[in-house]
Amino acid sequence: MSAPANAVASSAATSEPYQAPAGLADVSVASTTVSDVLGRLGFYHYRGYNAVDIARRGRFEDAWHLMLRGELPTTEQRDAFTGETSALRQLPPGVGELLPSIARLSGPGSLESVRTAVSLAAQAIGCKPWTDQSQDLTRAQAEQISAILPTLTAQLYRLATGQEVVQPRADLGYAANYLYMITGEEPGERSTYAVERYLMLTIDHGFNNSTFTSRVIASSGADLGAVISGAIGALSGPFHGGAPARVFDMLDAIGSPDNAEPWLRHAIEHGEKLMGFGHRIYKTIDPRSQLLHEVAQELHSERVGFAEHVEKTAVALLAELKPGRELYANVEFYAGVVLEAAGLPREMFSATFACSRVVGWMANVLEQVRDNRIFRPLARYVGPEAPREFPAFWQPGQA
Ligand code: COZ
Repeated sequence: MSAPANAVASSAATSEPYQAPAGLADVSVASTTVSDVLGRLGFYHYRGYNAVDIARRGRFEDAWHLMLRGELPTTEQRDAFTGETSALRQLPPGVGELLPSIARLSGPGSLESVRTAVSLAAQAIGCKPWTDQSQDLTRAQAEQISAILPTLTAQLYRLATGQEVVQPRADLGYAANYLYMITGEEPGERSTYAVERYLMLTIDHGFNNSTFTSRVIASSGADLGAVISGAIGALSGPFHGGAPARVFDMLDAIGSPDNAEPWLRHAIEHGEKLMGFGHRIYKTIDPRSQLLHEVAQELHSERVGFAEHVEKTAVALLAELKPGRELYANVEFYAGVVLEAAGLPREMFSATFACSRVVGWMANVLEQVRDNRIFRPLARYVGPEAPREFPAFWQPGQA
């Protein structure tokens, strides 16, 4: 039943809704107490605390407690929280048996297999639409999903590479246990330190694409399995969390320091985006990249010297060929250098990102649940004027 012409014309006559810019650039769509990014200052925080400072001197469990329970923990609280969450790392009954089939259908480290597995795991722990359960139960599920995602990710990787799965250990910290489940060996202090810095730096970052996605899905009342699957889907895109491995592909393609300038110049002049550079909000150095650069130097990664040369060359060329866009290295540029030096394979970079960002997604979803209104924006229709006359071959009511 098509709308009568006068109804369509009159609705168009009412005040025009606000038309947001493409990508919702510089548009605030909600209020939050979880995190924020002050792009001009090169600063971001978790619930008001400088996130880089927390990453420099804290443990992953400190940031996790802050994000999901609302406050930095005392040492006693952190130890208790670590004990509680370490016990949640085991997969729910029935999920482990499904992983070999899922792993066979995708490559090692694929976020597609992780999002499939975690969606099933969420059902196995009883996730229901949050509207049909208490907020306490939703928070408990949020903590359990955050705890089992590394186990799922590591076991899928081992299966996809023809290795026996490694069960989580409750006596290792979050980062050490993650490395242990992937490599099968207890990691050294330096590798653990490096991965823990990376995980803490990437827990959340304002209303980034995947965090916003998690809130949009949660706003419909959907269960946490739906939320986490959608958020991982958003993260997998090359313009978001799919970038770190592509930075390595770029470094490999450049190959040698003297090829950096011609290769990068050609790429920018041909409209390609350099992986690991640019950011919607940071128009100065990404502070996460700065700390990861320091960690890469401390690890004496053999790649760091070459990466530094590529960064310097790229920033200069972007300033020359894209003047005024203020394009610098973002978190992804040194992420791969650090994770590779810590013993993680390239195909695991994005999945590792998901294992930290899940804490940010869950913190945002719990906030959305506490004060929800379903996201349902408009879109400006720019197609042929409605209502249109039906073509002669297609008349309403024709048999
Ligand atoms: N390399 C080359 N040019 C870039 C660029 C990059 N990495 N990032 C942005 N630009 C250019 C764009 O081509 C565009 O130029 P014009 O004004 O000539 O059109 C301008 O800078 C603005 O770009 P855009 O509007 O796309 O920026 P936006 O803020 O929407 O996107 C992201 C930011 C991060 C998506 C960036 O563009 C990007 O794709 N970076 C590479 C992928 C990456 O590292 N992602 C991880 C982000 S943490």
